[in-house]
Amino acid sequence: MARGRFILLEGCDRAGKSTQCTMLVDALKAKDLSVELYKFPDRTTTIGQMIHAYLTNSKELDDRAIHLLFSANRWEAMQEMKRKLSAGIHLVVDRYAYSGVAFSTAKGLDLTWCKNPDRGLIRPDITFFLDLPTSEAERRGGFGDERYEKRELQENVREVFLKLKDKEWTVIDAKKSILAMHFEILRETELKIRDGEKDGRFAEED
Ligand code: NYM
Ligand code: MG
Repeated sequence: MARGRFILLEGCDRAGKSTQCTMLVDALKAKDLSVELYKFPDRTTTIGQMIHAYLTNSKELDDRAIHLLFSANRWEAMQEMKRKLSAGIHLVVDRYAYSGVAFSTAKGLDLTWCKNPDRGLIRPDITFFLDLPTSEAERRGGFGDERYEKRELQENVREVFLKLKDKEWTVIDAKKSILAMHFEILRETELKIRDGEKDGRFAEED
């Protein structure tokens, strides 16, 4: 059996990642594929609850400590994600290590220091970056409720994302309509799933 594909959606706040993740999962299910949704931070775990307390401003934490908690929140999901991929289940993932590096670097931490704790995590097979100018994100509403949802920081985050972007990323213009974005993401994902059926390899970072 071919292993499942790891499909990642990244981007700044309000770019439409969660909407697109749900639509992608539903579309793949409608094609009879086995697929599950993961979201980081996963606020349901003990570590995730600490992250939630920090994001909602009910707890203060050192910048490096919260960075490590975000990373640990991914590590605690790794065995289960690996098992699911090996069982042929596709995973649609809402944020991952790129968000970890982009937000912490935007706050002023060193880029290499930020990347290190995530080394060795399962590597996504396809990364979509939903790109939205900050001024547009601000207009969408809901901006400003949580820590990090501030214009200046979001601008820095977007810059770091654009610096992290490599040729394997697919950039999606998040100013487009929800449906136009959906069809673009679905088409690329289906192509990736088709190649996965040919090779079945387990891509892992060093
Ligand atoms: N965030 C998310 C980080 O700062 N580091 C990380 O590793 C991850 C996964 O958490 N503003 C930030 C980005 C968001 C915030 O995410 C909460 P969401 O997707 O809004 O629940
Ligand atoms: Mg958010």
